[in-house]
Amino acid sequence: MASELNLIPAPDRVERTGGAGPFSGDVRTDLDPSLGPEAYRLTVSADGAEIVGGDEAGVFWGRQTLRQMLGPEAFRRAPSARGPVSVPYVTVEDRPRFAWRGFMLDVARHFLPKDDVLRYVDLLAAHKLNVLHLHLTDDQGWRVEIRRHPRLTETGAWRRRTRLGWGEPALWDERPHGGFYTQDDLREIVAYAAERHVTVVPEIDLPGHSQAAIAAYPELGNTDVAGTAALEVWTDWGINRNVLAPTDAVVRFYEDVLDEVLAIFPGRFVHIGGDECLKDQWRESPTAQARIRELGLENEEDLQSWMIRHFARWLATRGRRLIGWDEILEGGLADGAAVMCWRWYSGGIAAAEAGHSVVMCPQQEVYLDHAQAHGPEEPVPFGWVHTLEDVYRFEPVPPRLAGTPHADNIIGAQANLWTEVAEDRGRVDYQAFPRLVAFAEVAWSRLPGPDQRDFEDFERRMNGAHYARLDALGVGYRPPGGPHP
Ligand code: TNX
Repeated sequence: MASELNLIPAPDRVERTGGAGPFSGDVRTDLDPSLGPEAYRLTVSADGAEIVGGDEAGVFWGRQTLRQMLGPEAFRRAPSARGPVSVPYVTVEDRPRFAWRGFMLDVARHFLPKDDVLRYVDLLAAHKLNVLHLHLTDDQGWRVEIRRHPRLTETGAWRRRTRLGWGEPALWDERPHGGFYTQDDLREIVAYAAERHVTVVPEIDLPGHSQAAIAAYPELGNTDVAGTAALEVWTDWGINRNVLAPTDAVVRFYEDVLDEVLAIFPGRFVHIGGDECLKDQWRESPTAQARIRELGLENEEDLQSWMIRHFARWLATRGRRLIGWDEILEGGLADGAAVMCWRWYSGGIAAAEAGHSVVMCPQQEVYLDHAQAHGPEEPVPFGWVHTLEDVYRFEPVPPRLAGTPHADNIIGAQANLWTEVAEDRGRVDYQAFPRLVAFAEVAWSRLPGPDQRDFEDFERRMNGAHYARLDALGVGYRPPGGPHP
């Protein structure tokens, strides 16, 4: 049935009740909490359209389903068709599989203007995705205005030049690149997203991936190690050794930062990164070594864990929850902290078994910066290849957890789009779509196991209507036949 109406993501139950009639534009809505969070029942009959939601979000998702039944025209900003649209009479009962259905946009490697971010909120909402994770800081740029520490954006938001892709030998765009969001910009994004039942999760990445901050405030770095003076905002890609110093002064600085971040982003979760922190400088730094002894720690891993635990407690006393990349498990993690699992499944399994909430986003499955087909015509010959079908067969709950109580700790899944090689909205669209559509169905719908999934049916719905919806929305997706048909 989902297939006949080309609904995406596929609802739990669709029943055609016979016939069709013109759609007046009116929708009666009601709430019935017994349906559960984000659930809805949509009825279209000769009496008109009605949506009963388990909550307001459910009503909103019901509207998204109805919109798909009105034809691709309904995805334009204003209709170009004349006359009333005919809508089939149906009952749809639906609810999401996962509470966290996320998309991460890396606005640090390449800054994406506010309007493009707002547009992405619309695109997520149309696919019943409900978390926009903004990766706001990295070595190559700091993108959030912090009033107490203005140089973070005055200096940290701009880099001298940009490496073009990952190819060797390196090629450079010698023009400066940069930009940042003011706090009002971000409040606008948060409010716009909230109207669409999308939560924005900010990420302030620490203690690695912090060179832009260190370039702005050199005292944040390990200044007692050779080669750390006068760093610039990084112009290359990858992992570098310039990490934050593990001192109280640095912790206080980031508390100031997070104070302002919390005032902008009201959501429960705050992401503090924790990924790919090389420990070389901490090994070389007398200050860091003294710190290890002072805190009674064993090694540099413990030092990172000390920092992360500190922020986990700091956030908890403010009613928030820390989430971080799976490296935050190393050296032990504070209770209540959540883990975003990107390095295969093992970190997520360990975290779930230890009682932590987990969001699954393994780079081997759902990294949208990776190429989506083999072949030289793909603009991004980087990382693994994840085809549309691969993403459709992504299963967030690993077999080892399936059927155990720990499976409930997998609160959701996320697709991540790093932007080293996606420098503007067109490239972001191309990398994200259509794979994000397949991902949305994985995160929302109760699909069978990866091998039993009916990818042909998904493709039929894509070809039958969804590409036309994306066209109406103006999405620059990768065409089914490849970039050069
Ligand atoms: C790893 S995933 C990173 C990013 C890169 C990405 C490229 C993660 C937590 N860190 O810094 O952009 O690989 O795919």
